[in-house]
Amino acid sequence: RSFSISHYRNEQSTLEVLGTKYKTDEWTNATPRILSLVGRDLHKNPNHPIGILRSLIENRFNGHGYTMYGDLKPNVTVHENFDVLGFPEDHVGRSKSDTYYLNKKNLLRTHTSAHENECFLTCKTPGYFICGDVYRRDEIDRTHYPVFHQMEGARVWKRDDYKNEEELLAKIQADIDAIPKTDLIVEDVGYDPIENPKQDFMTEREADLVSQHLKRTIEVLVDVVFNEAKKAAKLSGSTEEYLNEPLKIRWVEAYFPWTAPSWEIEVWWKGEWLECCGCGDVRKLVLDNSKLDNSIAWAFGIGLDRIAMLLFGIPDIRLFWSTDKRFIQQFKQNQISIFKPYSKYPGTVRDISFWLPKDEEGKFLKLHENDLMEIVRENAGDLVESVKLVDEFSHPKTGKHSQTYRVNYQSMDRNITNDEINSMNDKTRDELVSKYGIQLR
Ligand code: FA5
Ligand code: MG
Repeated sequence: RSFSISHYRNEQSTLEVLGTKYKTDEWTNATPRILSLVGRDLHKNPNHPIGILRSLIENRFNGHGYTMYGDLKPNVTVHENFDVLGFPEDHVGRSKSDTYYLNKKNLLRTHTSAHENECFLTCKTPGYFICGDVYRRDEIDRTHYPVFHQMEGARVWKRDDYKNEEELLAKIQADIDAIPKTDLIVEDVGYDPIENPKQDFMTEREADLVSQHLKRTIEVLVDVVFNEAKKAAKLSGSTEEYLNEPLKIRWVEAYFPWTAPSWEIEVWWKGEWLECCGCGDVRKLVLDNSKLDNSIAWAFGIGLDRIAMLLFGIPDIRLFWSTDKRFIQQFKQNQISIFKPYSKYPGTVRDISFWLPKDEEGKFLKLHENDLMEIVRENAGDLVESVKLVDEFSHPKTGKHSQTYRVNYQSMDRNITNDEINSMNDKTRDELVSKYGIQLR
């Protein structure tokens, strides 16, 4: 992996996020544009696709023993987002190239799992759901945006609530039997005892039953959501073949520091496996940290934006952030409807080519792609559709290393002018020079 060779900001000052002040330091890399998206709360808008999807899921599980949390703030501590979940010190998720830090100890949550500890501690029902906006430094294209939304789910059984192990197992089995059967075609490899083992503190039967309850619950969620997607597509007049086929899913083994065993669910959709959701049996460390030391539990985290894109037929993830009436007014509470494109505005392309600088030892430094993405995003905002590395080579004589990035500019809402794009692109070029010492070609 490449690394960041400069800091976004190194002067001392303060940031304010949702009423909390933070002293900036050498870890601070949350940009003004990103901070301006905090509080938009798309998931709390009942007439927005993200809010509609959230309600669809919550309505399905309301009355089944889950507390619904939707107001937890995205500015959290490093402890909540990583430490308490057992992330190793050197986990890549912790790096400044992947995560938006407010300062060394505080960040914008990278997942709703940042609240598991808190919700396990405060929740009065057997389970809970958490919906929230999450933030990640990432590439720029039609399916990636630095802010997206997740829904966390969890469910606990306290051993102390039962006379003995038999009674506990009977209760989990009864809870599984109470989950309605779906028509999904399910492919499940189980779990590899070496690569993806159950934890010692859980018996074989406990791990099997908790995992079954977890998987059946997520299958119900997926069944509801994707059948709605099919209905909406049919209503809009589509007669594509996949609409008449039964829905197919598969469980693949995964790794998360705070669950074991762990899986991801993938859904077969229009000829592709779509990764939707990570999950697993909660690790003892997290339960112990949450005063649940004699309990067993599962947890999952599902990404909402990509699912909302296919549910509503939305071609570009940037549209969720549009304030254009022609977008917003298409969506109504509790209704899944296919997006009607109102216009397609022409785009324009700029290539940015440069030589990378050398460090003190004469080695060529790499510019982390996410750092470049950030500069483009700060200058162009939602006028940038995608950024791609299109060429890379080393000069045969000098050994100098060159990269070319192609920036596609296009607005969802209006025509753009060459002048405005040139001025944004020039600023990006200048900042690449001043912040990273690259040499433009
Ligand atoms: C997580 O974030 C874990 N917190 C999930 C979890 C929760 C595991 C509880 C175990 C227990 P992951 O990074 O894979 O895992 O993201 C979860 C889902 O979010 C993905 O399956 C995907 O649907 C969605 N997602 C991830 N990155 C992006 C992105 N850049 N843009 C849109 N959706 C994304
Ligand atoms: Mg993943």
